[in-house]
Amino acid sequence: MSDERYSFVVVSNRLPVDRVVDEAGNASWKQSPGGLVTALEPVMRAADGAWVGWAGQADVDLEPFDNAGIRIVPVPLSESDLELYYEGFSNDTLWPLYHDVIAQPSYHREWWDRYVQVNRRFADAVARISDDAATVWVQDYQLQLVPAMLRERRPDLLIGFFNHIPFPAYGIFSQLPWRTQIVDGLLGADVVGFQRVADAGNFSRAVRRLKGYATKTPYIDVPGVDGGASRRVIARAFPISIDTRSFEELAARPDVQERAAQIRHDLGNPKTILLGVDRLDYTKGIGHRLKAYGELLEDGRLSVEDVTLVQVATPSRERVESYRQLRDEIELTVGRINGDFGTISHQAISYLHHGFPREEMAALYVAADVMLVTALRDGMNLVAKEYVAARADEDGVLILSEFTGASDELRAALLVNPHDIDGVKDAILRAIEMPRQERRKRMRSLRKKVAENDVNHWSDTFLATLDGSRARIGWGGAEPLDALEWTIERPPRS
Ligand code: ADQ
Repeated sequence: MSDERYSFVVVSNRLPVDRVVDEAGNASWKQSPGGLVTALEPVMRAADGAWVGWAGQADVDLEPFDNAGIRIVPVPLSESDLELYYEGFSNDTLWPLYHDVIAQPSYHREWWDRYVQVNRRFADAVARISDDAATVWVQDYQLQLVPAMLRERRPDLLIGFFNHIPFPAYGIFSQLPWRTQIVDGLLGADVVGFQRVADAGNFSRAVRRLKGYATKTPYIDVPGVDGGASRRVIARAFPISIDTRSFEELAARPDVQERAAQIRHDLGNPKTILLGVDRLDYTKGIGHRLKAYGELLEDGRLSVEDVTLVQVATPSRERVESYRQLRDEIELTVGRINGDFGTISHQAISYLHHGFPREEMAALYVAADVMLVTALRDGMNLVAKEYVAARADEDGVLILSEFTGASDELRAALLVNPHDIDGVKDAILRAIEMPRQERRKRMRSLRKKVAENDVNHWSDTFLATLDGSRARIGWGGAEPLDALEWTIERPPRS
């Protein structure tokens, strides 16, 4: 076994690269999809650290290797780990629970047991390769027990945790039979980061209710074991973002601009292109959007001669039954709307169920007059930010669900409640008819936000807070909160 050790380690369920094997049995690596990778890759490259995670293929044990300046340390998962820990507890218990039970979560003890086992495996891998007093950044809801497991093995480490999805209100979180273990797991970190101020508040409330610990925003006092010194944990919001400048540069490339014009041409030069880009997930509100659009066509308030909707529905979690059902439902609806309203020359909806290179995504954003983000619940939603970054022409209208984390910052979007179908219909019409001057004013304001808070700002702020917690607490522990007068800098309110 290798004895390499790193002073900065990121750990997430998935590695930033996927192992793919072709028909001839040759293995290669390709960039894996998803918001997390998009967000963290530039940070890792700059920091020259190691990334611990699963390689995307079951039952293979792989040696660590270098990929594009990042040390990759694979953690093996078996088929049964995938079924119980990943598709089960992560995606069929935690995911629906944390997204406000939009779908019914399933609670199975054997899923939980495997979640504990797999979290331990990740914690062991990180403990093995982390240098003395290294900084470790644990990512997301699949690994909520890792902070405490790591602290137990390696109290010298500085441990951060970031939750990419919402953290629910206590009334919902308290359904989880293992709620106390999850809270204990997260409190192993020095800094627990969330997307929204509301998520951090929900977590602190869960800590008070379940543990009775003293909290004073953004601090939580965790008493020491057996009379040992207490620790002060920081729980606060760090809204994630995108690599704004590189996305902007990509969208400005002549080939991407040409491709955008080509897309418009290929769609029959409609007056308005509406665009939706989502993982095919029930949290994204794709059905609500299709309902609103279908009704507008039905009411005769829109016509396929003038308007077309491009819906990119990225394949996701296809082995989970509820996702298979969702795909069937969405595709049935798309087929109905196209059948009812399409003509030989004009389709109501161009439905694309596959992944695209980033160039093509950027071209779609440049081509789209109206971007529809109607998630029922979403930690942040990077698609909304990418659309804004792509619009250097200060044109285009963003319709954004108020249930996304992004809506806290992107106030100049047309904010909608996706459950209110009439409200969504009105917003679509308003976006289509919006005068150029108002479009420009809104887009300017949105672009300012996305330029100020890019992914570097996100990771710098998180890591500086983590570093600060080492300096402040030192090794001697913290004085009890009650004894101190804190001047607390609160994150801005939305
Ligand atoms: P996701 O739920 O995956 O992320 P999102 O934030 O929108 O959602 O990120 C999706 C990313 O995938 C975007 O960068 C997008 O461009 C890309 N993408 C989508 N479809 C694609 C396709 N067909 N081809 C190529 N690329 C595609 C989770 C949380 C979010 C949170 C992020 C980051 O659910 O709320 O914003 O993590 O924290």
